[in-house]
Amino acid sequence: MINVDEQIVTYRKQLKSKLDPMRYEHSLSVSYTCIALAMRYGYDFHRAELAGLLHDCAKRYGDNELIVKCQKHNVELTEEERNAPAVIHAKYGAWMAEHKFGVHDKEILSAIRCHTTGKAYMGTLDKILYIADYIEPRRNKASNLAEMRFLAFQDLNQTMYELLASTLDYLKKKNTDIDPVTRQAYEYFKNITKGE
Ligand code: DGI
Ligand code: FE
Ligand code: FE
Repeated sequence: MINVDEQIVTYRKQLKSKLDPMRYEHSLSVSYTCIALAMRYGYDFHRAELAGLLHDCAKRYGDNELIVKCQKHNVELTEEERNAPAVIHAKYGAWMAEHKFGVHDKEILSAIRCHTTGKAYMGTLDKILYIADYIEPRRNKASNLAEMRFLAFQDLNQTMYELLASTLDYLKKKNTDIDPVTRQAYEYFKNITKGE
């Protein structure tokens, strides 16, 4: 029986050999940020670390390659996902985590699967990973990052609401197709936080 630490070291080696160096750095950074958030919110930090480490494992493939791979392995894509291919690496990443990395933990797979769009009724690990992906120290994507980094350790739902709002804003400005799951996630968090 291999222990958790050995497992993580093995996964790191595998990812380092397959991902571009900055993507690997991002994955490590997300895994440590997941640990910190898990400690804050009382979630098992070993599981959070694993979710963070593997979340972008499918980023080594381009959009078309991902679509072909999903077809090959019967990972069903919606019409909307095909029109917003940036989201597909999350769904295929969850497939890879299960079938290539041998992870069977349902909460880890769920967190990887929804890390790009979010979704309604997200669980604690889903939120931790979504947020860690934005606030990790090497990341520079959201406009109000300093505030989000502070808020993430105060209130997960409020942070989800703010991050989804800024993602939708960004996607609208880019004039790109928006996966309805992203909108549903936004509406869900708007509702439960009353959009405060
Ligand atoms: O994989 P990362 O770069 O670490 O980050 P990510 O998985 O959160 O997001 C990848 C991209 O996906 C990011 O530029 C935002 C974009 N995205 C998120 N939701 C949607 C989306 N793109 C489209 N077209 N539609 C969406 O609904
Ligand atoms: Fe991603
Ligand atoms: Fe990421």
